[in-house]
Amino acid sequence: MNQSFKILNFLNKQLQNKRFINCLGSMACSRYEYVKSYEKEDGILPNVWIVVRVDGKGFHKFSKVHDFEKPNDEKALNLMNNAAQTVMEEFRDIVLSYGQSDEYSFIFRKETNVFNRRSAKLLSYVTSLFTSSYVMNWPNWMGDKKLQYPPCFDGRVVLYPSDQNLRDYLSWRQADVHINNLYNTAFWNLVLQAGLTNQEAEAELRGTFSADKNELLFARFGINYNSLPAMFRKGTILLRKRVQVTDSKRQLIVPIYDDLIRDKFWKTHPELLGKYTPGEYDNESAQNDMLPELLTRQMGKVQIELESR
Ligand SMILES: Nc1nc2c(ncn2[C@@H]2O[C@H](COP(=O)(O)OP(=O)(O)OP(=O)(O)O)[C@@H](O)[C@H]2O)c(=O)[nH]1
Ligand SMILES: [Mg+2]
Repeated sequence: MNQSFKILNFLNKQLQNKRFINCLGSMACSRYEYVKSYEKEDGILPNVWIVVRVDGKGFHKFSKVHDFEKPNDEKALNLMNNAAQTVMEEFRDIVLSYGQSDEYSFIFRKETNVFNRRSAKLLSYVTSLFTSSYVMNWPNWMGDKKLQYPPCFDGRVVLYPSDQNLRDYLSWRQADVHINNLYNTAFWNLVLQAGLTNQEAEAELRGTFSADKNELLFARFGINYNSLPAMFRKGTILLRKRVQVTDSKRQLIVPIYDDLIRDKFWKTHPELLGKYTPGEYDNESAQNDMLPELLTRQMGKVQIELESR
């Protein structure tokens, strides 16, 4: 053993003994207790928006193995929405969630004190609950299609100090949906309808602008891009709203397929940036007079609960 190692070893022992003595002064604890002090404080600053974003690992492969419809699998997207709904039901300080493709962002209100704002706790709970709900609800959306292997999601915490930063973050994610979905819709129509190879479709779309892809879809496939389902074009916004179910009102998680880049969205839902209390949901004016399935399933559960009283 060389001299410096001996010294280090000695100092370490002294430190451990000191911890042990300190501990005896207050309450019984083991000489190993000192290792707790190696844990890093990870409290998030007060008064900032906390965004937790989860993203499927290797979903390019996962979607292939599970034969997801291209470019959008409605059921698989609803399964993502259902997993996010579970997370929102558990964490009542999430004011808005936004999902597209294999990712979901959860927005915690600035004042939240959940887990004393400890970053690792928040991130790991949200990510693991999202994943377990995704697996648990798989049969409810995917029918007989068997889950072939356990999916997993990565997660990150991002902090935004101003309302404008938060809006820009969400606008960034929604702009991403638009760019990707328009490209993917054109690409998969060229491959699946026109019979091009992947390489040929890629070459055909190289250097094209949005207007060109819109025109291509309309001219060659008779598709008006704007009439495709809003969930595919805009992603899913989940909000907590008070919903009329038979003769009572319940707080439910409501999917909305709207343009959150525009001011109108934030004016329609003033609770989000204001003093947060869930807003009212207007069942009557739901898009296309059809309530989304994610919501009707929740309403069905409430109805059963009311009837069994
Ligand atoms: N066919 C189909 N594929 C989807 C759908 N939603 C997501 N995907 C696939 O999931 C991928 C998500 O993109 P990424 O997150 O960048 O890719 P990834 O393979 O998950 O890679 P990492 O996130 O880096 O692990 C897309 O590129 C698609 O391949 C869908 O509704 N239908
Ligand atoms: Mg992914």
